[in-house]
Amino acid sequence: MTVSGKPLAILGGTPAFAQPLHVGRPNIGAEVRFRQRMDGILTRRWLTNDGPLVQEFEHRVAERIGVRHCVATCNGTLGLQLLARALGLRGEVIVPAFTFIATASALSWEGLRPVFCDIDADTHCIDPQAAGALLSPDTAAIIGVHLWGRICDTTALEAIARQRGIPLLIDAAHAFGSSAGGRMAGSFGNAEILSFHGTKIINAFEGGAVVTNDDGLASEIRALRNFGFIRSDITSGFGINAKMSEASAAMGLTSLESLDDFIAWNRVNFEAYRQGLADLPGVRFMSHNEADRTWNHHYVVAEIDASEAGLSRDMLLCALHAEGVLARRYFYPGCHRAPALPTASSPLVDLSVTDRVAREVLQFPTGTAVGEAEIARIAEIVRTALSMAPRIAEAVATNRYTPYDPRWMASHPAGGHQR
Ligand code: T4K
Repeated sequence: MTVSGKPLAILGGTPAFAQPLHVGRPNIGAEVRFRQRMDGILTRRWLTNDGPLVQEFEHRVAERIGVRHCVATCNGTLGLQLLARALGLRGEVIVPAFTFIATASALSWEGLRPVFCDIDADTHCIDPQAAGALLSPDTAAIIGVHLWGRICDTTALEAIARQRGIPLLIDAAHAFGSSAGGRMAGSFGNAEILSFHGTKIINAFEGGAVVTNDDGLASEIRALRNFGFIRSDITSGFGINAKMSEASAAMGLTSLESLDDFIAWNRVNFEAYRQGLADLPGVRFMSHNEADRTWNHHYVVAEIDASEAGLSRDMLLCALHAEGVLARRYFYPGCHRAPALPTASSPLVDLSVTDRVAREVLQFPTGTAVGEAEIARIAEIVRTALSMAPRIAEAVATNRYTPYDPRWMASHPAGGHQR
């Protein structure tokens, strides 16, 4: 079996993509608008420290979400740290085991102990029932994550937090532009954090924010972000430098202006993948297109059931990487298996859904750097690989290929795929 008349790269053919396709290739937006904003920064000579573009960005983000406050930060991780600190949290925080490591490590940096909780098998978001079972006298807060841009079960989580009298924090790093029940990501719980990292649906190169309707919390975080200063020479607390720069805000504003275009582009890509990979045994596509939800389609996520597909997720990744399709296995192996992370989790807590999902899940390249023609080719690669699963499995075993194998990565020049 061949792809467009050529053998698969993992079996000795040439890669389908000489320039690799990435998960997380930045969306850029209107470059001319960005350059105008950069010119303005240079003319004003106001580069950082709560400059006019940061203030405008905060205003636009809050407006889009429908919350009273947005405090922009230099990244989402520090946003979460500031939030935990401003709330004065001490003790344990219940955290989904299946999330990017920063959700948990930000809390650990604040001296908190993450207690890892299992996820729902269908949504990959924290399982509220499992979270409720982990409450202890030391529980200071619960954090939900809108994983893959799907709003987590905030109704159930808010009820648990309210009953316990503890805050509910949300990590909305993936979810800008998504909504549930008419409420935008960013408007749930006591406060949510956002990420505007280069790989996110809208980006500020690096950037983040805390969004909330709590006036006191917002002003506390605003001070903590700037070394604790509330006025010149006067500090209110023990702050840090977590400010967003004007250059980041210039990118954030430019990116935000194109958000609806990015979502529309992602949606077309998602449909192309769904159609291209329809009816493949062992390939389950995650879709969050439900009546009361909107979804930013930031990630295209599939689960590979090795017993049905004939190939494991990791073997399929090897075949894709050989072709220059740099699909990912976010968030393998799960935070609970990250060696250096201090945790208060008991080894007896059941994290079996996290373990299964971490073993089976993969993300395909999407965003504005990828289009339907590339996706048709990727689908053909996946179909071909699965149709000759025993030969792929043998090639992986014989050559000891691993996902992200340096032998493939070295053959993909830096700089990525251009459209
Ligand atoms: N909570 C959640 C749930 C998160 O997912 C994240 C971040 C956070 C909190 C923390 O927010 P921040 O503090 O980051 O604001 C990336 C990002 O660095 C990270 O922001 C993101 N989540 C995570 C899911 O992905 P890596 O280590 O996978 O990135 P890297 O360098 O492998 O890049 C991804 C792909 O994108 C590569 O194939 C290369 C490509 N790329 C990347 C960049 C930065 C480009 O083509 N151009 C670029 O400029 O973590």
